[in-house]
Amino acid sequence: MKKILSTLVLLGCVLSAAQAQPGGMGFGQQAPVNVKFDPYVAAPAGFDQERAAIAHGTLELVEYNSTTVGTVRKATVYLPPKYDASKKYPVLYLLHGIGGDEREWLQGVPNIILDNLIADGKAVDMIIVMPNGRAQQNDRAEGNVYAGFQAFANFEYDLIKDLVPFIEGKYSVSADKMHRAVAGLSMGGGQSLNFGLAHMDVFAYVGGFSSAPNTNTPEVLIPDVAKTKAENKLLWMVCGSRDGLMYNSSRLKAFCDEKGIPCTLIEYPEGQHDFVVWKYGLYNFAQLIFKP
Ligand code: FER
Repeated sequence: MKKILSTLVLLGCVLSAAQAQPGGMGFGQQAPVNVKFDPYVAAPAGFDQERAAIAHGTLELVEYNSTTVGTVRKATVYLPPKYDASKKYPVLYLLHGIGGDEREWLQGVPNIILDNLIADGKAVDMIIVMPNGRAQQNDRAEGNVYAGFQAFANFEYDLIKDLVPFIEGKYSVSADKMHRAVAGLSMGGGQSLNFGLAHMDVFAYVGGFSSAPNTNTPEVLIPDVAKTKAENKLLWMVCGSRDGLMYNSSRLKAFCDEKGIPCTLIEYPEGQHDFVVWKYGLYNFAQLIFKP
């Protein structure tokens, strides 16, 4: 009986998640909490267009051994223009959505956005690591991707125990919280908020773009208000006004405002659940991190 019940509950979860498509108020989605959004300032035209005259970074695919999953896993890495192993760089871990993998963020041209920001002196030189956030043996986005919810939670350990040490062994990086940021889109936004706020000793900067229902409740994300105020250096969110997932971000924003925790939430005008919003998120978030 117990087994039948738990199977039914599991089935219910999978079905309701599958129906709750982003972009609309599907089953299981809740209306946004009423909050005062932070000002939206449009990104300048051309922020995501390649410029021939400036220096360009490089993209590479790396593989690392995951003790968490028991497999060799992949990540895409952006190295800033003129990467120089005699310098030390900060690292942004940039996480994908439910249907994506280690290549999804390339749709958002993070290399072009960062090349332009760095050329204009708006962002510091940084490495961007785009891992596969589905921490399970078969980590391809196959079948019903909504059923892979747990694998996105498991990534917490793969990220902190396996990937961060691998990156810090392979590249010339500053290995401390002030030089690590985590941000992501949708499921990756939820992961970033969940992992970043649970591990403030690892990540000082946290960003959630269109964060999904895997986002923990504010009380779970921030069990100790004073500690978060002291240890988190940036809590930054964006979500489209036409994205059915605004509830997750607005609930956290309302909590932070009530508790006096610095927190940004921008509502992207007419924004949907897509790379228009996520590119804007990266463009802004990258300018705010790793600066005194
Ligand atoms: C859901 C709606 C959206 C959900 C996940 C998502 C598991 C994630 C969307 C994305 O990553 O793009 O109900 O539940």
